[in-house]
Amino acid sequence: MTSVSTVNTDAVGSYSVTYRVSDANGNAAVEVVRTVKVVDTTVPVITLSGSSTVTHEAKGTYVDGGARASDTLDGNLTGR
Ligand SMILES: [Ca+2]
Repeated sequence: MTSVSTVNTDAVGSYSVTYRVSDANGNAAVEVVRTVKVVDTTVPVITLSGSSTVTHEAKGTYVDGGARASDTLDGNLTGR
């Protein structure tokens, strides 16, 4: 039996895996296709640069330390 897969786990979409086989006399089976839906349900994660609690003196200029964002599929989302 052979199988041909179009599955690409780097991109959301609908893909297929197709199975084919023939017997010794060349009679081919009815091919069977599995549909594989690649989805992205994993939420991105934001990570603070520095502490989640900051004590800052009144009247002084506050500069926030920023944060980073990343996603399992999309990678770095910080600039988004
Ligand atoms: Ca995601």
